[in-house]
Amino acid sequence: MRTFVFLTLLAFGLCWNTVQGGDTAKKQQDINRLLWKIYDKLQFPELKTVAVSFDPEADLGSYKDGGHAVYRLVQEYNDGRLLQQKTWFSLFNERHREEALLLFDVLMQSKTWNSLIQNAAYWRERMNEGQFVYALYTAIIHSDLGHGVILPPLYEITPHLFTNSEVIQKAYTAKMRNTPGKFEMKFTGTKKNKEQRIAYFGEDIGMNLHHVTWHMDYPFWWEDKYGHNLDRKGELFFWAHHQLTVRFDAERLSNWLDVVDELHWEKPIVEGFSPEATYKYGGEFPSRPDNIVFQDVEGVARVRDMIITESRIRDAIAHGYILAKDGTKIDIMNDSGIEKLGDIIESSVYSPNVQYYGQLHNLAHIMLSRQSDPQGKYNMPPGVMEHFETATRDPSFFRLHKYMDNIFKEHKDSLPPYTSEELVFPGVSVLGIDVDRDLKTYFEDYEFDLRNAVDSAQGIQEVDLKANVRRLNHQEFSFVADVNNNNGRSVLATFRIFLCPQYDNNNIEYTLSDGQWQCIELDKFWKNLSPGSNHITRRSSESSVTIPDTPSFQTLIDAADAGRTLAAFQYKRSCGIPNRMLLPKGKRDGMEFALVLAVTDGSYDAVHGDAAVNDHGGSHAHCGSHGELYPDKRPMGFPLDRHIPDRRVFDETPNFKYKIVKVYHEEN
Ligand SMILES: [Cu+2]
Repeated sequence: MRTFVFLTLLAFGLCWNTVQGGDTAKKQQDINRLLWKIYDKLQFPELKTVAVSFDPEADLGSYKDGGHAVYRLVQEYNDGRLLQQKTWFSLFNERHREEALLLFDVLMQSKTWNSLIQNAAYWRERMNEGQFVYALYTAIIHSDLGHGVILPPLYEITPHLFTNSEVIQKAYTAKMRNTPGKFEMKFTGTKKNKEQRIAYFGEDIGMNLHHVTWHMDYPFWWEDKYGHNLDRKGELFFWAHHQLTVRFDAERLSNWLDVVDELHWEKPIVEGFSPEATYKYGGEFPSRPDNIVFQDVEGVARVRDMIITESRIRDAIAHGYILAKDGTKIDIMNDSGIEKLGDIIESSVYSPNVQYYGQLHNLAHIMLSRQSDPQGKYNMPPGVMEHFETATRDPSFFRLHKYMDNIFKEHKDSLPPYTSEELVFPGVSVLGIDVDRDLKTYFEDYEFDLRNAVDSAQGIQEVDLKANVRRLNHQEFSFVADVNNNNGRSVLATFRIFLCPQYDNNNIEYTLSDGQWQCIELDKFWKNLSPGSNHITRRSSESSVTIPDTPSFQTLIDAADAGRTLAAFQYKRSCGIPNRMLLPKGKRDGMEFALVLAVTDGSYDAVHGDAAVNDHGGSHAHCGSHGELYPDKRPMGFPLDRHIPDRRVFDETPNFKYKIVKVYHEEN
């Protein structure tokens, strides 16, 4: 009898597991098939039939909004107003975006997976490919129906936006000759160009994936009508981009370059850029020579408008308040001021007054993108700055973000320094912080799939096409810390770890107040401290700043086709700095950094009760937590985000500690 019950339970358990796993595997398979060869017609019979026979308006009950969104999209389609297929798509183009969001809305309004997939299959065959991919990715990220689905790495879906023309050309040739191939992807430029030394950072496909996904997780066009509020979106815009900028600076220092200078509307754009990349449709990405002077861009903005927008924002900072649309004043001299400034500068729909404060970030991206053909005389497609996939390739991206970062800094510097009450953690002191082995970086080879870059035809078999890239990695290590808790009871502690460059490119030591703004966030996590001494170990791979490699498209296809789910990756995000780039590249003889640890009161900081045991999506530090509140109540960058008037404040706070460490780079 006992055996029978046990077996029944086992069978039931197994059965339940397969149904659940099966469901997710089926969903994954649907997404894989929709994204396979997006520039070709659908190749899978089931989806092909749907694309032909489905009528989006036949069952209006299958939409949460009663079919309102689908009605609008069908109208546009029937009137022939939608962007054609086989042309470039830019999210920054208002009309392009409007259409992509119509589809996004239809997918978001779908009540069931079936309805979502049927719509996706139907519109895939009728809408522009770029719009389709964008709408599907953002809908899977934001719709409850997308839970458990792993979005394939975009560099294997739209490889044109991640690799260069030479590699793509070779892939076409190999396909024509029906011979498999693996092609070396070189970084742009030559050794004559100093910027090439750090091209491995801006052109890293994992870094590009982080950036494009960040903007899908926190779209500037997001409105809460889509179902939820995106918590701390404006501040995350500041913090994620601030961290990209300081990471870029650290890479520069490691390569004997000065930190990046800010962009100035009335001065030449010092670095030119030749992307050596091609659109799938629409020709070459335009290049820009060195030292050109900003020109007005027809239909976008005048240089003067940009200067006016900037000065209105700086005025708000100087006043300490923002003027809302209705004329009321919004105080920004507090922790949440940065949130409002982020919304304003990014050009978020959350901005309290777009009319007055304009769209600094978005327009700047377009202005930079169009400088090669500002009047549209040559009918050039947009530059790399107009796509989140490609933007970081252009050195001017970091100039632009340094410029905005300095505006944010102006605000942070205007706030009073933290008081010692805000900084201390009563009863808790850090005795030491260290790493368990040498910090070592190196370059390695990495392959990704190019099959989706080339066209296919019926009867012609697929051949293996791969790109090989050099990418930065580091040896695994752990942080170790000794922390004393004299409270006589267990307390929840927030661990904040930073890595701050010690010397500028001139070998002048950073002062605390110069250097704090250059600090790289390495990790943030929560742990319970027992009474007495605590020895804490935290692995580098656990960092809440980073993500592991996303499984390849082929891995996702194989698993889903076999009815399996990749449990380890299911709730990981695509947003997050690649873990292999957690450390900036070191130097052969070691590059000095201060490893800073601030342990603060978790009972005040933590938003979620389970902070010590739940990683809330893994990469919350720069990417927030999906569908939840940001896990940390403190301002991002705390306690290094505000001016530190005197080094003693830091040195005499017992819950803060730093140690000078070296990062070595192994040349190979
Ligand atoms: Cu960005």
